[in-house]
Amino acid sequence: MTPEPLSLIVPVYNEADNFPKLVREVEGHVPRPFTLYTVYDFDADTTLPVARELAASRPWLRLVKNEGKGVVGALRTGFRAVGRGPALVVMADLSDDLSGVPRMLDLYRRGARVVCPSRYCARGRQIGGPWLKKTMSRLAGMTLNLIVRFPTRDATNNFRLYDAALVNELGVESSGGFELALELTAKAFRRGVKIAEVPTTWRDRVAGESRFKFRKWLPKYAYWYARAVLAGVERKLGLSPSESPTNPTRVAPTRPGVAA
Ligand SMILES: Nc1nc2c(ncn2[C@@H]2O[C@H](COP(=O)(O)OP(=O)(O)OP(=O)(O)O)[C@@H](O)[C@H]2O)c(=O)[nH]1
Ligand SMILES: [Mg+2]
Repeated sequence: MTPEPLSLIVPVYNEADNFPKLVREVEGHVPRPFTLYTVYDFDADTTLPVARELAASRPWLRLVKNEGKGVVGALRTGFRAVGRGPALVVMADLSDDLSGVPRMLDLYRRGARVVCPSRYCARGRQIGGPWLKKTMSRLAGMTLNLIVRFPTRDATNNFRLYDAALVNELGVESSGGFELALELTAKAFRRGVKIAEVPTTWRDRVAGESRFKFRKWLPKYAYWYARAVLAGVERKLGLSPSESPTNPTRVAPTRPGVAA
């Protein structure tokens, strides 16, 4: 059976300066075949003319308009467009290291439904970024891993590979922004599907502007942090479902740590 092809979901908001380099990085690191869905919010977005020009000679590059609002709406639109198969969420700000994609895909093909690049495990790195944000993010991931053996030490990184069918089935409740990665991973953890972690290096953006709303989104992160703890407790007590209908073969239980 031919494996389902990879899809990339890239939310963009005025990323004209970064987008051409992102396309080069994708071409350099991501094994073919793949489709890249660029999800934008409004017609005057600066990314659009640049992306259209690049798409003229690249049939795998598609532009999709956000059906909802903000970055959560963009990612949900992307998952709907993909439907099923492996879906890699990548930022257009060049923070994510795409050299790890072949390994992530390999872990997916071997049964992982969520593959989490981690800045906070052995050989993971985070370069730059605001001190408070990165400290909170590291603390959240490390404590979740310690308290409930959450399967990644980097609970909040949005650069992740998902089984798109699983995501569409789990549904998206996030309403703020990037708490979505924590939500989806917490729900997948509760389900008992296989989740893998791989080290990654994250670099702060050098062009364009961050739209991360730290204060506004903090309560939303706290909510999903609590749900992740609850999922761990439910698992411990044997109260959570142990397999996914999208992946009927039983998979090894989730174990924290770097995947081999
Ligand atoms: N479609 C869409 N994309 C967005 C929106 N906000 C941000 N993005 C994109 O999401 C990706 C990450 O956005 P950033 O603002 O850099 O957020 P972040 O990487 O979590 O935060 P920083 O660490 O501060 O960079 C980039 O590709 C942005 O262009 C939005 O409202 N709509
Ligand atoms: Mg960013």
